[in-house]
Amino acid sequence: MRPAGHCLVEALIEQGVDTAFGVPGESFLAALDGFYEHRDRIRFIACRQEGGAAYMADAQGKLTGRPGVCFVTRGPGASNAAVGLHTAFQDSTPMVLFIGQVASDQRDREAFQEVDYRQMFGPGTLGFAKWVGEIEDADRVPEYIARAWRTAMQGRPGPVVLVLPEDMLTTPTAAPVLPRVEPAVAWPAPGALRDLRSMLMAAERPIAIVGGSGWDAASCTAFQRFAEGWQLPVSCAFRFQDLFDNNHPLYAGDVGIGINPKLARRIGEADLVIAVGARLGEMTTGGYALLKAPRPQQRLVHIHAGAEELGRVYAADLMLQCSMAAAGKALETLAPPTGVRWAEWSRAANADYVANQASEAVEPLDMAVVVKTIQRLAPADSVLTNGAGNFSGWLHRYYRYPSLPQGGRSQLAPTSGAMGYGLPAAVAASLLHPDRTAINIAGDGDFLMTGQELATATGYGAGKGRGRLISIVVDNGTYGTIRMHQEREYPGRVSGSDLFNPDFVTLARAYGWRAERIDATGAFEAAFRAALDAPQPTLLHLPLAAEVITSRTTISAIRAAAQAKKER
Ligand SMILES: Cc1ncc(C[n+]2csc(CCOP(=O)(O)OP(=O)(O)O)c2C)c(N)n1
Repeated sequence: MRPAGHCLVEALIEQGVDTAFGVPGESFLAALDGFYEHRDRIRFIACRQEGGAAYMADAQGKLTGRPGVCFVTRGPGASNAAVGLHTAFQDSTPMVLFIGQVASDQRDREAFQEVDYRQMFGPGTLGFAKWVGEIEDADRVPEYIARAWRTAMQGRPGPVVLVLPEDMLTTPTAAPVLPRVEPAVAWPAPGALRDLRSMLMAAERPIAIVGGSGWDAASCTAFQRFAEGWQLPVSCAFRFQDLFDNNHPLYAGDVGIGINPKLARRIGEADLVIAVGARLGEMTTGGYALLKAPRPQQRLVHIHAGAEELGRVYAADLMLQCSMAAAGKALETLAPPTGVRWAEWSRAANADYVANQASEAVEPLDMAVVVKTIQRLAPADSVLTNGAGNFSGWLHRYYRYPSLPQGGRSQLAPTSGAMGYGLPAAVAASLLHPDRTAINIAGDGDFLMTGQELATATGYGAGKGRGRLISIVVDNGTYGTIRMHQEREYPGRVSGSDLFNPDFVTLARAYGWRAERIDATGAFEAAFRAALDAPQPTLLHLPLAAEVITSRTTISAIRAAAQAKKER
């Protein structure tokens, strides 16, 4: 017999969890005591705010392919964690959020911090959790953990919430934990694969879009062989740029915010789009216009692990329910013809991608050169993280992500556009993979949403392994993305988008980080090299004129165009 809180931690260990992120609460002391009991096998990383902790768990899910784990307390803790849950939902990241709950004999009185989490995060609210369970019986802890793990990974992966009443956690139980759960893998029907082959054989200008979660290295490699066999140009969905080798001659670029206009045109001209794993959300479809909803002009094949995703928005010509772990392997069984009609189309798609990486010099700080310098100097298996804001556009445009096989995901970034994601994600990556360098690129607005996690990094010794931890803050003194939209819609009327910033160098040093301010491109390389050498995390503060609002245009140009349009 041991308290259910201990049984819970044993069940996590059985699932292969060695790290959990969270902020403690008195509602789950018995579980915290379980972490103490098993401290030689599992650690609890105490974060500084539940938003940061939940983002770290999402990063853990993206990096390992198994549920990231986060523990938070009742109402206030759960409310703070909501952003990470939503991020995981939109990214289809496997994750389990444990929430402490008031004792059973206090339920439904609006007891201290009491919330009904089924109502708050229930599947009916669309967008927070695949399932919300509440464990009322200590003997059933192992059953709930196994189901949570399976639910988070199976079909379309995503977050699950498990609610833990305080008295349940302290109840003794002899229940044995259940063995490690592996997700059931859905393979496409042979007939559907034959139909796909016929569609490819009839195509003139096909293109693939890969995205979503649930991929593993073997499936990505197999998908690459399929693309090579058919000479298929491959693009990556918004913030899933690391599922196909960006240096591959078939790579066509990413389909997201700031898409290469030539790639957008190419997708418009394609006669067959094969979407593999991508949810085909608003950002990957150019606001449902690149692929017109609900019936695109291109023939559409949609391959997805979740039956509910197939046909949810798009009436695809062919829908295949298939886990991504199986997708590449299933597709590579399609025997290609000896030659394809579209070889030139594929070559041009890659040439457009390469040409889009050329940049014009910007003074004094050239973000394109900054990203290219990171690419040149950082280890090939580095993890790149970002939150939301225009600053991320340079990274997405100029960084060439390796494909998944080189050691797990290398891009941790929220398709939900959740600000504040990047720093906690980099801290998590660094703690989970001390041998990989984690590099966060943040905006000044983005960074301070979760900047307190600098302390978590310092406290747990992040960046002290062979890999380093580096955060690059691109400081333009504004919520630039919003300013950009403002100038488009209300030129010259700046309202609510200016920012007043601390001295980021002093701030970072106060947290025990190294820090340096870089005002000109020429100084970046030496500072970045020093960061890669330092046995301490480093923040690099890059002031950037707000005028340089994206990698393609300026504030003045946007304002002038908007004013001219208004005068017309
Ligand atoms: C949590 C959250 N709040 C608000 C927004 C809306 N939003 C999107 S981008 C952005 C500004 C980002 O500013 P910054 O990090 O400074 O980057 P910049 O756009 O200036 O490069 C805002 C407020 C959001 N996406 N997420």
